[in-house]
Amino acid sequence: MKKICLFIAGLLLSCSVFAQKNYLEESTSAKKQRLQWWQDARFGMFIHWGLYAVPAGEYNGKDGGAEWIMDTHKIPTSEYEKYAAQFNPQKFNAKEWVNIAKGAGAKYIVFTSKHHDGFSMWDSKITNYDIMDATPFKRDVIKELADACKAAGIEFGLYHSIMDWHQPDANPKQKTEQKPDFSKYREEYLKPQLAELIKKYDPAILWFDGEWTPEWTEEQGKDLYNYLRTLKPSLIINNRIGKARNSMAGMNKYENAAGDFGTPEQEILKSNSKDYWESCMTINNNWGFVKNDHNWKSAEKLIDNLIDVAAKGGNYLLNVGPDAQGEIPEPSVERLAEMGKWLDINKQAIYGTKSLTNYKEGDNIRFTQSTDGKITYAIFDKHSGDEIKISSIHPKAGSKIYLLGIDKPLTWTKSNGGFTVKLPAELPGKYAWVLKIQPAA
Ligand code: FHN
Repeated sequence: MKKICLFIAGLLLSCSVFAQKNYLEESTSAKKQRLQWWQDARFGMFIHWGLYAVPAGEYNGKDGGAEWIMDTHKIPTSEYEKYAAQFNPQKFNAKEWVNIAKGAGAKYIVFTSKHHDGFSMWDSKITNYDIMDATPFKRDVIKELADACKAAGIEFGLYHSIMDWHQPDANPKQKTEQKPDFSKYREEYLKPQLAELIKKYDPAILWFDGEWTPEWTEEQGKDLYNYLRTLKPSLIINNRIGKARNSMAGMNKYENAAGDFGTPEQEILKSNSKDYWESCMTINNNWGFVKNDHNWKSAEKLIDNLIDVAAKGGNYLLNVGPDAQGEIPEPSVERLAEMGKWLDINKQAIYGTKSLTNYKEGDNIRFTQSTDGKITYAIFDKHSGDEIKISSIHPKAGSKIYLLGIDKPLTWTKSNGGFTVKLPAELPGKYAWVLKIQPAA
């Protein structure tokens, strides 16, 4: 009898192992459900912060680098490690950062747990090259940020670099006596650190980068994707976990690649896409803090980008690079606050909307639509005179047309296949305005 029980137990165990779910075969509807909150969110705040904030884009009197400074100036590892002893950001306040994100209207944050320099911005048990052991600051900033996000009701994500300039086994170019063993780095360092991050901080998103390192392959990306989704099935993971990304254009070069969404960088898709995608951009020219980079995009440009991305059905991940004292640069804070003011008036045209095939008219009008298709939004950033003519939207008789920010419906007439609407003398807010076209009940 005992032997039979043991045999059945062994059979069940082996079945469960072989029955391990393959998350790459997830149905379209299951993926839609998993990504719904993320797609509805439309807008996230990226945060690049690490040891590179100490040199702040300058090494030995020479400019250049930011978060790449170790590579740009070929700083020896032993030299770069010395920045850890200088990293003591006494002004860091996670609640303040999260309030800036929330005030901007961002619905999630993605924070750099480890960039290419290999420095771990949390209390990792896998290495002492981390914020708790190697710096005088000794605070688990990822825990503080995760807790602040939870308290503020915004989602928390982590950026993690596959490429790692500090780990000998991850560095084929490093001249060491033993040949780097990338699989050792992957299985005994990369994956355990990711498991640690999921267990300790419960991120909703994992945003990979550095996948271009020659040792990494699509197959390893698929294995890692399944491993991570097994640890947390609801996790949302970008396409840089594999090798499908088409450079900065960011979308997949082939079908059935690992990862949930495309990642255009410093650019916006030329048109809308049936795939999930998120444009990541800087506010100035750099991801990490650079003390001499004052080339800040205007609030108007940032809002226009958000509108364009939303009209094309994407997400906008806008970056801040805090300094070595733990402060987000004031010009970033000001622009993010302006975005928040604009969204306070016009958010229903951005959050939880869907893209239309004809998502624009001319250069200055973009359209979005409520997911049930009932309400259409026309977002315009220029207008001449006191009326707007739109020819590609055809409101049904009895529809009401509002300008967001003003309660009273506007006067409108059918015209050249579309409609003409009279604008009020005073428009609410700045930069761009939204017509809400609502059919009769
Ligand atoms: O090399 C990184 C860079 O430092 C930065 O993190 C950006 C943000 O997406 N990604 C890589 C460049 O494509």
